[in-house]
Order: sequence, then structure tokens, then C-alpha cells
Amino acid sequence: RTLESKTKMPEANRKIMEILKYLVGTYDLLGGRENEFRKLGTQKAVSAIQSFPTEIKELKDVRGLHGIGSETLSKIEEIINTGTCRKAEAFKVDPHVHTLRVFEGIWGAGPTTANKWYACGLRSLDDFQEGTKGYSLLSKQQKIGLRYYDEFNKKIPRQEVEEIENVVRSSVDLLGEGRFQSITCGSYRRGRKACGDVDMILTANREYIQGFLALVIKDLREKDFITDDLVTITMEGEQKYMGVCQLPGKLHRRLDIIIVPTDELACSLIYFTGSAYFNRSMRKKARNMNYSLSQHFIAPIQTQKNKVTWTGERIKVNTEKDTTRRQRRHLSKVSDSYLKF
Ligand code: DCP
Ligand code: MG
Ligand code: MN
Repeated sequence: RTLESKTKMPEANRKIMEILKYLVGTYDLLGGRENEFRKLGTQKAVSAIQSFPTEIKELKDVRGLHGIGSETLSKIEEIINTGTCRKAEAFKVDPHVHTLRVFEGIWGAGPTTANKWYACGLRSLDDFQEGTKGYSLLSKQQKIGLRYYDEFNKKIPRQEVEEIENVVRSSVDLLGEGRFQSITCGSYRRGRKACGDVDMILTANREYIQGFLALVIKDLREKDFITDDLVTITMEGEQKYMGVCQLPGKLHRRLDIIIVPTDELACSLIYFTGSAYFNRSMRKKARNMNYSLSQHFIAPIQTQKNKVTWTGERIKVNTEKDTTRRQRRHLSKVSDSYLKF
């Protein structure tokens, strides 16, 4: 797996990516039809540049790239020439954008919620204090998000991610009698020095997984390691937990755990390691090759006049590498360095 290795991408490309991603995030935050349109256009450029093999020195280097519109091209030109673009600079000092970003920093609040609050006249975190109108607008999760606002918005050093991993793993090993493997994914597995949360996959043979996640969570709660629950999903095909944990003397941290049968591990690893961008391009690529890639499996599909049909067949993949090798065989003429492992 190619990590998001900072050394590999040329500095100039990384700069362009960084600013374009900031624009994508801000368009998303602002919402509305126009911004949605701009967001999608800019996102296409991000995907294209992500896998661009050489340093972007001039506009003509990217002019022919598939999917980059003229508006985005002119921004890229601005970045090449000036190191920034006026749109991004304007967003950075826009109080409306600033407020929406603060609101979006409350766990459980996305762009839609942030805009709704803004429209209600709310302007800062103080407007959400207990007993206020703002407080009454918060969901149960958002109240937890607000309580730990500063803590959740601080990154977790790798070392602490490993300490958290160890607590979870020791519980899993004991309760699972050694049948379960636990793997920390997300930005940690991509090699980041500091992570937004801890994302773990627990895996064992299908016969053992039913109900197991609930046991682990209960145990971790009794140990006062898990302090709050945000989301628990326990369906037949999916077990997912999102909550809050805390090591003694450390900050409250976000913890996500999913549990998957071993036969789905490869696709789950791809999904849960991300990044979200990577997943989007992988899935799109799969789709273009008449495959459907999900967090559970990869399967051949047929597309006719925008109608997608699935035969029910799944491709057996044992490793992440299998998943893309199989795809790549059908795509030998396209070179996409981002898909190379
Ligand atoms: N994911 C995804 N699409 C999303 C959100 C998440 O495909 N909209 C996948 C890819 C992510 C993984 O789940 O890498 C974990 O999600 P996180 O939100 O924890 O993101 P990261 O771990 O990548 O970054 P961070 O350091 O912010 O936690
Ligand atoms: Mg994460
Ligand atoms: Mn996560």
C-alpha cells in the first residue's frame, strides 16, 4: 500500500492539493447548489493531481488532465504563480466561514447542521451553554461533542494511539480467547504522526463475531476506559461502535471500532484505512471497470443505461493487494500511481 508518503509527492503538487482540499472543505461547509457544484469540480482536480506523477511547474502540465474545469485551472495557475489563491485567502478571513467551521468542530455536526445553527442566529460556542436556545438544539451526541470540544480537536500522537490500541487489544484477546485479531487503521495505518481518532478493526471467523463487539465495549466501560457512547450499530452484516475513551491522566479521545469476518477483512482494511479521498477514487475506478467495491467485498457488476445489476458473485480476496491486482489486470493501460501498493 502506498502510504500518503509526504516524500513522494512533489512539493509544488502538495501545495496545490492542500489549497484545493481547503477549498473543497469550505465549499462543502457553505453548502448550497452553487458551492456543491464548485466542490465537485475542485474534488475532481484533487483526484487528478493526487496521482500526477511529476512536479507541476506550469499550468500546461495539468491543462490536459481529465476532469479539471476552467475555474479550477485558473486557481491552480494562481497557486503556481503566487503560492496561494485569492478565493482561499478570502475564505480564511471570512467570519461566516469561521463560525461554520467552529460549529462543524462539534462532533456530530456536519455542514447542514452548522448552517442551520447559523441561520438561527447562533455565532459562537458560548451560544450553546446549558439552558440557552442553542443548547436545546443540540442532539445527545452533539452535547458530548461540545463537552469535549477542545479535546476532540487535538490530535493524538502515534504513541498514545498505540497505548489506546493496547487497552482495547488486551480486552479483545481475553474475551475472544485469542481468536480475534485487532488492527488499528485510519490515519494511523497511513503513517500519520498524529491522528484525529483511533480506528480499529476486530476480526475473526464469521461464527465468532456475533455479539462480540458489545462484550468488548461493556468490558472497556467497566474499566472506565470508555467514558461515553456516541453511535452503536449492531446489524446482521455490520457491527460498528463510535465512542469516547480516556487513558489515565490523558485527554478524552474518539474511538471507532468495527468488527468484520475474516473473509471481508481485505476490503474492510482498504475502507477503514482510507483516506476517504482514496476510497472515493478506488470505488470510482472499480465502478469504471464494472466492479463494485464496498467495505465488505468486491464484486463484478453490469452497467446498462445507468442501471446497475449484480450477479451475486463476490470475488475472493485475501489481501488488500489482491483487490487492486485483480482490478489492475483489467486496467493495464491506465497508470495510477496512487493505486500501486
Ligand atoms: N471513511 C470513508 N469515508 C468517510 C469517512 C471515513 O471512507 N466519509 C473511511 C476512510 C477513513 C476511515 O474511514 O480513513 C476512518 O475515518 P476517520 O474519520 O477516522 O478518518 P482518518 O482516520 O482517515 O483521519 P483522522 O486522523 O482525522 O481520524
Ligand atoms: Mg481516524
Ligand atoms: Mn474514525
